[in-house]
Amino acid sequence: WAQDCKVENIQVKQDFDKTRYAGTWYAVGKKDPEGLFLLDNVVAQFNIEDDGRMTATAKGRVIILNNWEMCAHMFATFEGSTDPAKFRMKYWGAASYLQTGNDEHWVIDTDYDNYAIHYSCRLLDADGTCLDSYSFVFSRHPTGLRPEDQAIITQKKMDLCLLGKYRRVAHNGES
Ligand code: ODT
Repeated sequence: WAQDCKVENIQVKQDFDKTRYAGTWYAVGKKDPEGLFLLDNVVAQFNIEDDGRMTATAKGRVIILNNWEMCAHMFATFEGSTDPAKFRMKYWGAASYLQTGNDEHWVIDTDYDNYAIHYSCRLLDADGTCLDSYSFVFSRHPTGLRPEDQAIITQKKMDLCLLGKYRRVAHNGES
C-alpha cells in the first residue's frame, strides 16, 4: 500500500526472534543520520545474555571531531518493549571520545540467515514523519546481499520512505 511515511505506521518484523538474530552481521548499506558517525567496515555482533537480554558490540571505521577517522569498538545494550522487534539501544564506545547515545532500534525485516534491515528515528517531526533517521542493511555474508534478497531490501527501503538515501558500506579488511 501507499505509505504515509509516519513513523508510527512503520511495520517491523513480526514475531522477532532475537535468538535467531544473534551472531555476526556485516553492514552492507547505510542511510546516515545527521552528524554521521559509523563510516565503513562495520561489523556488528549480537549476543543474548544469560538473563535473556540482547547486547551487541560493533567495530567499524568512524569519524570523530569532524575529520578524524579511526577504528572504533562500540558496545550496546537493548531494552525491549511490548513489540519484540522494537528496542531502545543504549550505546557507548571503548574510548571516551566516541559517541554515546540512546536510540530507537527497530528490526524492520530479517530472514535471520542472510539479510536484515534496521531503522532508527532520532527526531520526530510534528506531522509524525521522521526528521533524523538512520538505517543499516546487514548481511550475514561480508560479500554483500544475495541477489534474491536485494528485491526484499529495496521494498523495505520504500516502506521506510528512504529509497535512494542509502550508501554502500565497504568491507576492505580494515578494522
Ligand atoms: O553511525 C551513525 O551515524 C549513527 C549510529 C550510531 C550507533 C552506533 C552504536 C553501535 C553500538 C554497538 C552496537 C551494535 C549494534 C549495531 C546494530 C545496528 C546499528 C545501530
